[in-house]
Amino acid sequence: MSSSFSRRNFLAAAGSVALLTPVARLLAEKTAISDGSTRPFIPPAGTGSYKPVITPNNASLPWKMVDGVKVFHLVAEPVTHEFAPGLVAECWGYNGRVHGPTIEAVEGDRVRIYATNRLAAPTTVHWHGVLVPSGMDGVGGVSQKAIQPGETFKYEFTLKQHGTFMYHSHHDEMTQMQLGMVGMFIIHPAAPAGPPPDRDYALMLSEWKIEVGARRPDPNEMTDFNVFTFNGRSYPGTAPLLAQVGERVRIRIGNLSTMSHHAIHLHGYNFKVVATDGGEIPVAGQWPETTVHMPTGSTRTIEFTAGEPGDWVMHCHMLHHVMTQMGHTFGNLIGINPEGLDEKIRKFVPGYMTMGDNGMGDMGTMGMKVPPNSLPMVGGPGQYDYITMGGMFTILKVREKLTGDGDPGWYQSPPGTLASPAEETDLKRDGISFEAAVAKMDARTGRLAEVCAPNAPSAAAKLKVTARVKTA
Ligand SMILES: [Cu+2]
Repeated sequence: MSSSFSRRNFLAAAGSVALLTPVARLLAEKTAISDGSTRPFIPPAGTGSYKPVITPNNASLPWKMVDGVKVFHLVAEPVTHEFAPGLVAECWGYNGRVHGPTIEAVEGDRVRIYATNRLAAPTTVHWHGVLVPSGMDGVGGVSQKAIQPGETFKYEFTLKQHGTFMYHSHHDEMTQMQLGMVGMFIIHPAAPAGPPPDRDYALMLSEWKIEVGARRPDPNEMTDFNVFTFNGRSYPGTAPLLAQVGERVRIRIGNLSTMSHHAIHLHGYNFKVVATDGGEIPVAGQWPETTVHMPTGSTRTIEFTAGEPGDWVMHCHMLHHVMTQMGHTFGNLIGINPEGLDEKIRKFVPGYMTMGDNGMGDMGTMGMKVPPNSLPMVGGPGQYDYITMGGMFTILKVREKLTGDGDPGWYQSPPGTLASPAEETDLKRDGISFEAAVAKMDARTGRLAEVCAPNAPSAAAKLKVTARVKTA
């Protein structure tokens, strides 16, 4: 990916592109490729110091100082984007990325942000939560003329606050934001209250509708989204977050999903929500949480100290949001008995096999072929078993010692700290009997009716069902 400033010949080329018809212009556009790599932008020395945030699977937008002004260049353009290995789609983004790179600056900075439009449609850029003069607010029609294809607009303002904000298109919002035209905008404090956190992450939440096998996200979708992302990536495409034991970790989360709020849940720790895009929350107003509610159009910043080492998952707790494309529209087959049915259907559909009668958990391991350019419905192989979550899912990997920024692999639980099959001696010692655990429900009331005797037919039937689940 070339930086925005390496596209020196672009401005000259943009003028000629603008003269073409829309279709010819689309053909003339060079589509950028977004590879989901994380590359930090290290600010030049002596130009305002801050510790850069880490945007997993993305990067920060480079800038340069010109006569005391921090100058950025955003380029709105078509981007071929990989959501996870196996799913690539034609999106719209900024500077060759989906989402756009993170803008970072310092409270008090004068910033000048050029926005070049390489799309075939007009656009604008809105600075979400950033306090700016009205004419710099980037709302098409209200605060400015839209930026036409080939044009470059200039936004300039002084940053009067610090915190976690966002930027996004504010023209034909449904289409442009749903195709990926969003990004994070971090303003570091001029006078920090304390030392910066050891790890400072930025994550943008989004949702998409990509028909199985299609290459273009459908921006007209209103309810039935099927791809859910952290920084434009679905698990197993999401890069893990890393921390060492004892480090202070900050995660800045923004949500610009078209329709959904998200309930972002972190395992392993309690955290506090310390700020929103409206400002910092006074210490007395912060309360401990394990799940942060993320309304669309908002940011929440959470902080905690990494304690217990391990692989701690962080995911949306709205359970369709940890499934991918093929997990949402199945008929409900839970509990049906497919015996006999499969043979009958196979007469008409050779090789037919009923799936989903025991849930979706096995779907990833059945060796089912997925259609070209689509993700299987669930996650990916884990250390011990198949991981039955995908989508808006990532892993916080906390280790006693990390060497570099690479994935440290799976956590190896010390002896005695790993859930494992119960031993016969354990069961005996603690008086755990299998028969007592097979409870019978009263069919009429739905309440627990009795505990089955070991030889009762209903218990035997349940045993058979259990056995079938285990060997499925
Ligand atoms: Cu969600």
